Formats: sequence, C-alpha cells, structure tokens
Amino acid sequence: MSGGAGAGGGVLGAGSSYQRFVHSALEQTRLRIALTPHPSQDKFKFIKPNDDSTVLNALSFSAPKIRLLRSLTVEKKNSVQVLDFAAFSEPEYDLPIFCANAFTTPAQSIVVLDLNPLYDITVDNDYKDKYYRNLMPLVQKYSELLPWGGKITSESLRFFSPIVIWTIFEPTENNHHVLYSALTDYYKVWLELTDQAIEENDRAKIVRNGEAQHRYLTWRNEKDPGYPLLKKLIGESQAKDLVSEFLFEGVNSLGSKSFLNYFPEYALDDGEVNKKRSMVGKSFEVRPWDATGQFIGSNDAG
Ligand code: BLA
Repeated sequence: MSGGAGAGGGVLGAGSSYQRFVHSALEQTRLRIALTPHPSQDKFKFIKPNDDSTVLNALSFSAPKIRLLRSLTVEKKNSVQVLDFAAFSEPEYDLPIFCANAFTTPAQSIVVLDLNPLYDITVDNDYKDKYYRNLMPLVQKYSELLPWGGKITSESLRFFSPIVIWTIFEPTENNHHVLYSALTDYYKVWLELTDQAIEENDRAKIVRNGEAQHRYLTWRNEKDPGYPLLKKLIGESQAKDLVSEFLFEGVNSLGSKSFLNYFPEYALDDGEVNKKRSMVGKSFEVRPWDATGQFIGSNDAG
C-alpha cells in the first residue's frame, strides 16, 4: 500500500493511531488487572500547552505488580505527533521496562520500542536469557519492515535490549500500520511477563531492582530527547515537573543517588552535569545484536 494520502495523510493518521494504541493498551491491561489512577495524574491530566493547536494527553496508573504505567501523547495537526508510553514494575520484580517512544513529523517518524532491561544484558547473561531468549523471533518479525535506524547516542544502548526496535521511517499509513502492530505485540509480551512474574522476597535483590530502575529513571529524566520540545510547548518549569514527577516519576523517591553518581563521565570541572546528551558520541550504525541476542556491537564512535 502506498498510502494515497501521502506523508501528510500518514501524519494525521499517526497521531490518532498513538491515541488508539493508548486506549487499546489500557483496555488490554484492564482485562488482566485493576488499574488505579496514579497520584501524578491530578497534576498533569489537564496540562495545557501554550499553543492552542496542540493537544497533550497525560494518563498514569498503578496496579498490583505495576508501580507506574503512564502515557503521554502530543498532537499538533499536520505537524508533530508524539507517543511516550512506559510501564515500570514494583521493585519486588525484576521485570523489563516497557518503553514505547515515537516522534512523528510530516518528514519522518523516530521510534524506540523495547522492553528495556533492568540490568545490562551485554554482561548479565542470566537476565538476558530469563527475559529475551524466547522473544528473539520478534526481531525477525519486524527487522525488515522497521529496520535499524542507524547511529545512535552510544550511552542509550546500555538501556536497550536485543529485541529493541530503533527505527526512523517515512510516516506513511502503511509504516504506521506496521508500527501499531509492533506496539501491540510488544505490549502484549510485557503484560504476559508481568502476569508470570513471581514476587522476590530477598531484601537485597529488591533493593538492587529498585536501584536499577532508579538509574534508568535518572538517565531519562536528565537526557530525554523529548525535553526541548516539551519545554517549547509548556515552558521550562512545567516541562521539568512533567519529566521528573510524571514521565519518570520515582526519580526523586526510588533512590538517592544523583545523575553524576551513576554517570560520572558527564561531570564538568565545576561539578555541574554536562548538557551534551552523549559524551562518547553516536555509534552502532548496524544492529549490534545477532539473531540469538548476543551483543556483537563495537563502539565505533568518533
Ligand atoms: C530522537 N529519541 C531520539 C533518538 C533516540 C530517542 C534514541 C535518536 C537520537 C539519539 O541517538 O539520541 C529515544 N533514547 C530514546 C529512548 C531512550 C533513549 C526512548 O536513551 C531510552 C532509554 N521523543 C520522545 C518524546 C519526544 C521526542 C516524548 O520520546 C518529544 C516530546 C522527541 N526524539 C525526539 C526528537 C528527536 C528524538 C525531536 C530528534 C532530535 C534529537 O535527536 O534530539
């Protein structure tokens, strides 16, 4: 299908398909577990952009096993469409983090879809085998239609799994149809893993899970590529609150380490955090995992 409406038509479709995905994901979740509104909803549900033609939608919930399930969409007709949907388990579980991010303009869609690992799977083989070994067929299913998006912020790679879909494509109707299918597949897998997850009782392991999630939240809270756009839409102070109290809620409560404790390479001489997204530069021109999920990437930055 060539999408007769052209890229513009694709873009119109994209925004409503992000909303459609959010509704369907919440529906799928509710078939399995009862969702309770998360306290962060009160402050952000009715957040208004300073531009009348843009619509923001923010929803957040918690549930048994799920610390935070939250979704943000941004829709500006014929211009920008954004999806940021994520789900984080309670620290009693070492479940991967569901991560669906899409940024669509009339020119292109930039997409990251993954079950982000709690632990670095380039070194932690047990964690990799526990969650990803059986999921590798997903890569085969989508790697042709949603091919690797090319060089990427090197530091981001340690938060990605061997099944990550990192892609940039023309926003045609057909491409968004494929993306919708991938979003649905990946979310279903995350719900199934959550269903099967068994509560950890070892205090030390629970603390370790909490810290791993906190490290992730700390990274995204500081370096998320969406921040400049959010700042433009709702102003610096509201954008900061949205990021730390809604999108990455937990960054101020789940742990006490700072960004520089986790990522000291970003320290400037005066003790501030370097504003650059990447210290290493971009790398990983091709998919750095083989079909079995083995990491085969070399850091080719520079
Ligand atoms: C671009 N977004 C990107 C890129 C990545 C991500 C990898 C490519 C640029 C790069 O290599 O850094 C997404 N990066 C992620 C994710 C993780 C990560 C999900 O490390 C998780 C660990 N994107 C959004 C939202 C907006 C958005 C909500 O998710 C806007 C509100 C915008 N993303 C956006 C824009 C770009 C982008 C504008 C291109 C410009 C740029 O690279 O800064």
